Amino acid sequence: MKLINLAHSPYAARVRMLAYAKGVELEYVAPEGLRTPQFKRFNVLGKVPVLDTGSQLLPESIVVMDYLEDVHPQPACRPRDPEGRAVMNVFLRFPDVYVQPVLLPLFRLLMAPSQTGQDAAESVVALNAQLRLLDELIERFGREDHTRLDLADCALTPFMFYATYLPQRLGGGDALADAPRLANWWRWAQSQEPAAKVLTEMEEGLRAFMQAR
Ligand SMILES: N[C@@H](CCC(=O)N[C@@H](CS)C(=O)NCC(=O)O)C(=O)O
Repeated sequence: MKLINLAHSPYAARVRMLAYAKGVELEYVAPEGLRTPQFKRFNVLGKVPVLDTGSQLLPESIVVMDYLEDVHPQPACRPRDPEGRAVMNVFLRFPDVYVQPVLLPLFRLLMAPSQTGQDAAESVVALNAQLRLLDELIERFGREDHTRLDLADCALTPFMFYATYLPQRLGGGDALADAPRLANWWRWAQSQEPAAKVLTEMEEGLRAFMQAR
Protein backbone atom coordinates (compact mmCIF):
# COMPACT_ATOMS: atom_id res chain seq x y z
CA MET A 1 0.00 0.00 0.00
CA LYS A 2 1.11 3.53 -0.78
CA LEU A 3 0.62 6.63 1.38
CA ILE A 4 0.58 9.93 -0.46
CA ASN A 5 1.80 12.28 2.22
CA LEU A 6 3.93 15.20 3.34
CA ALA A 7 6.46 14.92 6.16
CA HIS A 8 5.26 18.02 8.04
CA SER A 9 1.52 17.45 7.67
CA PRO A 10 0.06 16.51 11.07
CA TYR A 11 -2.67 14.51 9.33
CA ALA A 12 -0.16 12.50 7.35
CA ALA A 13 2.19 12.17 10.33
CA ARG A 14 -0.49 10.50 12.46
CA VAL A 15 -0.97 7.82 9.80
CA ARG A 16 2.79 7.22 9.60
CA MET A 17 2.99 7.02 13.40
CA LEU A 18 0.27 4.36 13.45
CA ALA A 19 1.99 2.41 10.68
CA TYR A 20 5.29 2.53 12.64
CA ALA A 21 3.53 1.47 15.86
CA LYS A 22 1.93 -1.49 14.10
CA GLY A 23 4.96 -2.41 12.01
CA VAL A 24 2.96 -1.97 8.80
CA GLU A 25 5.16 -1.37 5.77
CA LEU A 26 3.86 1.40 3.51
CA GLU A 27 5.43 3.07 0.54
CA TYR A 28 5.61 6.82 1.20
CA VAL A 29 5.27 9.20 -1.72
CA ALA A 30 4.88 12.98 -1.98
CA PRO A 31 1.98 14.52 -3.94
CA GLU A 32 2.89 16.23 -7.18
CA GLY A 33 0.74 19.24 -6.34
CA LEU A 34 -2.21 19.73 -4.01
CA ARG A 35 -5.49 21.18 -5.30
CA THR A 36 -4.36 20.54 -8.87
CA PRO A 37 -6.58 18.68 -11.32
CA GLN A 38 -3.93 15.92 -11.37
CA PHE A 39 -3.96 15.50 -7.59
CA LYS A 40 -7.74 15.61 -7.50
CA ARG A 41 -7.67 12.32 -9.36
CA PHE A 42 -6.26 10.91 -6.10
CA ASN A 43 -8.43 12.90 -3.70
CA VAL A 44 -11.26 15.17 -4.81
CA LEU A 45 -10.70 17.13 -1.58
CA GLY A 46 -7.17 17.97 -2.76
CA LYS A 47 -5.57 17.06 0.58
CA VAL A 48 -3.04 14.64 2.01
CA PRO A 49 -2.92 11.98 3.26
CA VAL A 50 -4.37 9.54 0.78
CA LEU A 51 -3.93 5.79 1.13
CA ASP A 52 -3.71 3.86 -2.11
CA THR A 53 -4.79 0.37 -1.08
CA GLY A 54 -4.34 -1.01 -4.58
CA SER A 55 -8.09 -1.08 -5.16
CA GLN A 56 -9.19 2.18 -3.53
CA LEU A 57 -7.87 5.69 -2.88
CA LEU A 58 -8.85 6.49 0.69
CA PRO A 59 -8.87 10.14 1.88
CA GLU A 60 -9.09 11.48 5.46
CA SER A 61 -6.49 10.55 8.04
CA ILE A 62 -8.86 9.01 10.58
CA VAL A 63 -10.56 6.94 7.90
CA VAL A 64 -7.13 5.71 6.80
CA MET A 65 -6.10 4.91 10.39
CA ASP A 66 -9.29 2.95 10.98
CA TYR A 67 -8.72 1.04 7.76
CA LEU A 68 -5.11 0.17 8.72
CA GLU A 69 -6.36 -0.99 12.10
CA ASP A 70 -9.01 -3.16 10.44
CA VAL A 71 -6.63 -4.81 7.97
CA HIS A 72 -3.75 -5.11 10.46
CA PRO A 73 -5.47 -5.70 13.79
CA GLN A 74 -2.28 -6.71 15.62
CA PRO A 75 -0.86 -5.15 17.69
CA ALA A 76 -4.23 -3.66 18.60
CA CYS A 77 -4.29 0.15 18.73
CA ARG A 78 -8.03 0.40 19.39
CA PRO A 79 -9.75 -0.84 22.57
CA ARG A 80 -12.17 -3.71 22.03
CA ASP A 81 -14.72 -2.73 24.64
CA PRO A 82 -17.28 -0.10 23.54
CA GLU A 83 -16.65 2.20 26.50
CA GLY A 84 -12.86 2.12 26.12
CA ARG A 85 -13.22 2.77 22.40
CA ALA A 86 -15.64 5.66 22.98
CA VAL A 87 -13.24 7.27 25.46
CA MET A 88 -10.36 6.87 23.01
CA ASN A 89 -12.54 8.48 20.33
CA VAL A 90 -12.98 11.57 22.51
CA PHE A 91 -9.21 12.12 22.24
CA LEU A 92 -9.16 11.05 18.60
CA ARG A 93 -11.65 13.78 17.66
CA PHE A 94 -10.26 16.52 19.88
CA PRO A 95 -7.32 17.70 17.72
CA ASP A 96 -9.37 18.01 14.53
CA VAL A 97 -12.41 19.66 16.10
CA TYR A 98 -10.83 21.87 18.78
CA VAL A 99 -7.09 22.24 18.19
CA GLN A 100 -6.79 22.64 14.42
CA PRO A 101 -8.96 25.82 14.24
CA VAL A 102 -6.77 27.59 16.81
CA LEU A 103 -3.49 26.26 15.40
CA LEU A 104 -4.15 27.41 11.85
CA PRO A 105 -3.82 31.17 12.58
CA LEU A 106 -0.48 30.49 14.29
CA PHE A 107 0.75 28.43 11.35
CA ARG A 108 -0.24 31.28 9.02
CA LEU A 109 1.67 33.74 11.21
CA LEU A 110 4.75 31.54 11.02
CA MET A 111 4.43 31.58 7.23
CA ALA A 112 3.90 35.37 7.17
CA PRO A 113 6.29 36.77 9.80
CA SER A 114 5.44 40.37 8.85
CA GLN A 115 2.27 40.03 10.95
CA THR A 116 2.22 41.67 14.38
CA GLY A 117 3.09 40.11 17.73
CA GLN A 118 -0.40 41.09 18.89
CA ASP A 119 -1.95 38.63 16.42
CA ALA A 120 0.31 35.90 17.75
CA ALA A 121 -0.52 36.71 21.37
CA GLU A 122 -4.27 36.44 20.73
CA SER A 123 -3.89 33.19 18.87
CA VAL A 124 -1.70 31.73 21.61
CA VAL A 125 -4.38 32.60 24.21
CA ALA A 126 -6.98 30.80 22.08
CA LEU A 127 -4.72 27.76 21.69
CA ASN A 128 -3.92 27.62 25.41
CA ALA A 129 -7.63 27.64 26.24
CA GLN A 130 -8.10 24.51 24.12
CA LEU A 131 -5.05 22.83 25.64
CA ARG A 132 -6.48 23.46 29.11
CA LEU A 133 -9.73 21.79 27.99
CA LEU A 134 -7.73 18.83 26.75
CA ASP A 135 -6.02 18.75 30.14
CA GLU A 136 -9.45 18.59 31.82
CA LEU A 137 -10.50 15.77 29.52
CA ILE A 138 -7.38 13.87 30.55
CA GLU A 139 -8.26 14.47 34.20
CA ARG A 140 -11.76 13.11 33.61
CA PHE A 141 -11.03 10.17 31.34
CA GLY A 142 -7.36 9.38 32.02
CA ARG A 143 -4.55 9.06 29.48
CA GLU A 144 -1.44 10.02 31.44
CA ASP A 145 -0.71 6.48 32.59
CA HIS A 146 -1.14 4.69 29.31
CA THR A 147 0.98 1.65 28.54
CA ARG A 148 0.47 1.20 24.80
CA LEU A 149 -0.02 3.61 21.91
CA ASP A 150 -3.53 3.81 20.51
CA LEU A 151 -5.14 5.65 17.58
CA ALA A 152 -5.75 8.75 19.68
CA ASP A 153 -2.10 8.99 20.73
CA CYS A 154 -1.16 8.82 17.05
CA ALA A 155 -3.75 11.46 16.14
CA LEU A 156 -2.74 13.83 18.94
CA THR A 157 1.06 13.60 18.81
CA PRO A 158 1.60 15.52 15.53
CA PHE A 159 -0.79 18.25 16.70
CA MET A 160 1.14 18.57 19.93
CA PHE A 161 4.25 19.09 17.83
CA TYR A 162 2.66 22.25 16.41
CA ALA A 163 0.89 23.22 19.64
CA THR A 164 4.23 23.37 21.44
CA TYR A 165 6.45 24.52 18.57
CA LEU A 166 4.37 27.40 17.16
CA PRO A 167 3.87 29.40 20.41
CA GLN A 168 7.55 28.97 21.20
CA ARG A 169 8.58 30.24 17.73
CA LEU A 170 6.14 33.15 17.92
CA GLY A 171 7.15 34.29 21.41
CA GLY A 172 4.21 32.78 23.27
CA GLY A 173 6.07 30.84 25.97
CA ASP A 174 5.35 27.35 27.32
CA ALA A 175 2.02 26.12 25.93
CA LEU A 176 1.77 23.41 28.59
CA ALA A 177 2.50 25.52 31.67
CA ASP A 178 -1.19 25.39 32.71
CA ALA A 179 -1.87 21.87 31.48
CA PRO A 180 0.06 19.52 33.79
CA ARG A 181 -1.75 16.28 32.88
CA LEU A 182 -1.37 16.99 29.19
CA ALA A 183 2.30 17.75 29.84
CA ASN A 184 2.67 14.35 31.51
CA TRP A 185 0.99 12.59 28.60
CA TRP A 186 3.17 14.55 26.14
CA ARG A 187 6.35 13.47 27.96
CA TRP A 188 5.19 9.86 27.79
CA ALA A 189 4.18 10.11 24.12
CA GLN A 190 7.54 11.58 23.07
CA SER A 191 9.32 8.68 24.77
CA GLN A 192 7.59 6.22 22.43
CA GLU A 193 9.69 5.18 19.44
CA PRO A 194 7.04 5.70 16.72
CA ALA A 195 6.36 9.20 18.09
CA ALA A 196 10.04 10.12 18.26
CA LYS A 197 10.48 9.00 14.64
CA VAL A 198 7.51 10.92 13.36
CA LEU A 199 8.40 14.07 15.34
CA THR A 200 11.89 14.10 13.80
CA GLU A 201 10.36 13.68 10.34
CA MET A 202 7.95 16.54 10.99
CA GLU A 203 10.71 18.84 12.21
CA GLU A 204 12.87 18.09 9.17
CA GLY A 205 9.86 18.29 6.84
CA LEU A 206 8.77 21.66 8.22
CA ARG A 207 12.30 23.05 7.88
CA ALA A 208 12.48 21.89 4.25
CA PHE A 209 8.98 23.23 3.54
CA MET A 210 9.88 26.65 4.93
CA GLN A 211 13.18 26.79 3.08
CA ALA A 212 11.46 25.91 -0.20
CA ARG A 213 9.01 28.84 0.07
N1 LIG B 1 -9.46 16.20 7.37
C1 LIG B 1 -8.29 15.91 6.59
C2 LIG B 1 -7.39 17.11 6.63
C3 LIG B 1 -6.16 16.94 5.75
C4 LIG B 1 -5.44 18.26 5.50
O1 LIG B 1 -5.96 19.34 5.78
N2 LIG B 1 -4.24 18.15 4.92
C5 LIG B 1 -3.50 19.33 4.57
C6 LIG B 1 -2.04 19.17 4.94
S1 LIG B 1 -1.81 19.30 6.68
C7 LIG B 1 -3.56 19.53 3.09
O2 LIG B 1 -3.43 18.59 2.33
N3 LIG B 1 -3.75 20.76 2.67
C8 LIG B 1 -3.69 21.10 1.30
C9 LIG B 1 -4.70 22.09 0.92
O3 LIG B 1 -5.68 22.26 1.68
O4 LIG B 1 -4.54 22.64 -0.14
C10 LIG B 1 -7.62 14.65 7.13
O5 LIG B 1 -7.88 14.28 8.28
O6 LIG B 1 -6.89 13.97 6.38
